[in-house]
Amino acid sequence: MNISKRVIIVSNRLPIKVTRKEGVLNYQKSEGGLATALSTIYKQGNNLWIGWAGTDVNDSEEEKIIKDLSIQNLSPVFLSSEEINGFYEGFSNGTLWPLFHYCPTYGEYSQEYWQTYKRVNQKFADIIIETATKDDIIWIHDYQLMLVPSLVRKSIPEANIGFFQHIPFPSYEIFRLLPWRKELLEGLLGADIVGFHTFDDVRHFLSSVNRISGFNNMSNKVRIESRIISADAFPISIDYKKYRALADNAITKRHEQKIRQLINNNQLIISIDRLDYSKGILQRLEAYQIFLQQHPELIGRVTMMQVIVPSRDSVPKYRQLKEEINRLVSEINGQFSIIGWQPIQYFYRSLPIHLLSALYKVADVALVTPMRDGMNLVSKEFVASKLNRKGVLILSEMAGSARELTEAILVNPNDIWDVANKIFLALNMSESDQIDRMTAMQHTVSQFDIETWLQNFMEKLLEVKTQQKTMMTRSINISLRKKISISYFNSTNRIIFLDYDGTLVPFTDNPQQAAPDSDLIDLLSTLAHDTHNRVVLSSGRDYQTLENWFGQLPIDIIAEHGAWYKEHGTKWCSAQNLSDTWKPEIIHIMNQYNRRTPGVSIEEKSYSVAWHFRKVVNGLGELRAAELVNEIKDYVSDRGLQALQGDKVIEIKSSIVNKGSAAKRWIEQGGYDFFMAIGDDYTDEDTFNALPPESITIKVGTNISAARYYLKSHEDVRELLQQMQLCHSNERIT
Ligand code: GDG
Repeated sequence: MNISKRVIIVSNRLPIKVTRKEGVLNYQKSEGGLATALSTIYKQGNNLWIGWAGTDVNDSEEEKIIKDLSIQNLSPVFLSSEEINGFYEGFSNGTLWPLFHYCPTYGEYSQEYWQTYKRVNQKFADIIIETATKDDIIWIHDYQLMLVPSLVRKSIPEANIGFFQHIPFPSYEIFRLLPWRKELLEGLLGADIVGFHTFDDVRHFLSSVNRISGFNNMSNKVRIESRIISADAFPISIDYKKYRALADNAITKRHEQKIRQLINNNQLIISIDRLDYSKGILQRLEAYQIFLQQHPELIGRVTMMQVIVPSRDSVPKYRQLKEEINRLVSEINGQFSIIGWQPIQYFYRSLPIHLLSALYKVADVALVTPMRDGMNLVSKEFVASKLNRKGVLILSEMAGSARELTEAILVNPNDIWDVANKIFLALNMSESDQIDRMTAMQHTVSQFDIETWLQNFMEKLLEVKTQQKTMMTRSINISLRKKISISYFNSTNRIIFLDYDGTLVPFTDNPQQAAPDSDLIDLLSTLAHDTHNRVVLSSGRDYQTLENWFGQLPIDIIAEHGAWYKEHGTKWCSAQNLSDTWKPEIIHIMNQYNRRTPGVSIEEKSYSVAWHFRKVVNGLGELRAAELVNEIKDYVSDRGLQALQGDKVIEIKSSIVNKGSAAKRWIEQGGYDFFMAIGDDYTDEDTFNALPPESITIKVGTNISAARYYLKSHEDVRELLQQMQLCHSNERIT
């Protein structure tokens, strides 16, 4: 793939491991899929890969390693054994790994680990900052480095930063258990794009961002000030062509024959995992045990090969798991073996890649049943290696790959009785069924291979950067403020529409508490007393309240989204042909929801009814609001009504009135040379759309809008209005 920018890849480990043999340094290449995929990138031009060299080295060796690796575009991070212990073994693998794989009881919460994690993340960030410029693409990988994006962002605010998480992102209910949940999210939100394997991970991440950090999202995008952060699913894959070629290789074919001899042409079930409690190894062995109990006729005719790649076995939990596996394998073999045959062939070591490929090829069934897995590449490698398209994949629903490999036999790994049944089903599946399923899965894996993954991620990152730039130009900064003020100054007949709640005052739990303060009254009064201005307050509130609060000011008012309006000095008028006979029925339905939703309140206006859920627990309010809208949707449309979804409120009103149609009454009077509208809510979109295109329309907040510009808060709105007037009066003086 050709990328015009310099790319800096950052991961916990480099794609090379430094080892020492009799005092001499050795560099061992990683065969991993990610390393192969990214090697096409990091080796190009002056691209770089930053990561831990994989071993503890002394000072005199550091210089040599840096020199040796720099030729290969690799930049090592050196970690002491104390750092490895706290950052890698401790916080990454002892705290984050179990929690993110839904084993919260295994998680260790230690301040010491956390401090080391922070320190090491800073160390990685410092190395990036030393070398990166704002034009480079910085691509950070995985849960060991969750704080790095924002640490880099602090030093290089404009940096292009992508983050990809290779393990699952747990649901909010699990993630919230972490004492450092907020800091970790803030770390990730330093990226421009945060990638996960599945859409479920994306949802979980966004839900945590909303509930813990308080940022809303729209279409998978979170907006923090003028920066958009996109969260998306990029299911990782394998180098499909490489696995096809491997399966066809002469060495693989020789291994294939040996395996067939070893299993005596029996049917073969394979399982390949790293030693880990997330892989469901014990449950799978139990399922196989049940299968053998249920099918004594297959004793001597089926063999299971369980390959376990050693991992972290110095950690007590892993050591214990290894011992339990040993015990269960012995138990099953002891229970069912007959002379010349044993049910499980167990390998506790890493196999050469050609042997692995041969296993994939020979296997009748691949049993891939993790309790949780971000993706699981073994399942995809198995599919790719099946040149003759015969063989069955039994795949856990809890693996990310189950979202793509839907033609596999999907199982719940906890349901060992069902897994036992599915083993039998798989071993007896007709060849044509096997071929149909395998063909479909091969199509998926070949279409979405590692190259596509890479390309999609990079394209999305650049797309987000373009959106950010557009957004930046829409955020009102000093120079835009000045431009608006000048345009204000140069005009003589201005019309200014202002929404009230969320635009001029902040939201309060009780709507009646949001009365205007004296500063606001002064501000509006000055604005409205300028004879060149026509100020229209356009609100969803009832007209009595607005009259009470603003009746004394020389302004015009639109109330209840246009159901009522008043030009200064005249009486309140209601829009024509409005009915209120529907209100009792709607209020009756709303009351039923009130009984199930603590914290809601109903606001009855003359021609509309609002259902407020600002005080309801986050999430529940939105759920009930969606249920309510769904329940009344037919009733509402049959009567020419509309269910407006505002900020924590659902308002039922006539569909013939809205702020936009109300604003037209003023616009049609004509003669204006300055149009401005400011609002925070989506009911204000109608006003924005009703104004001529050259108008200064401003959205308060971060949601997508038809407005030309953005301001962050009601304070910024007040500041802008003040500045316009100030500039105006200063200029007049001079
Ligand atoms: C993370 C996530 C996600 C296994 N045994 C041998 C061997 N392997 C190779 C396989 C495969 C890889 O190891 C394991 O793949 P995983 O998908 O389990 O990946 P991990 O690196 O463990 O973990 C995971 C992945 O990142 C990618 O985002 O899928 O969910 O946990 O490639 O072939 N290779 C050789 N001999 C073996 O005995 N040569």
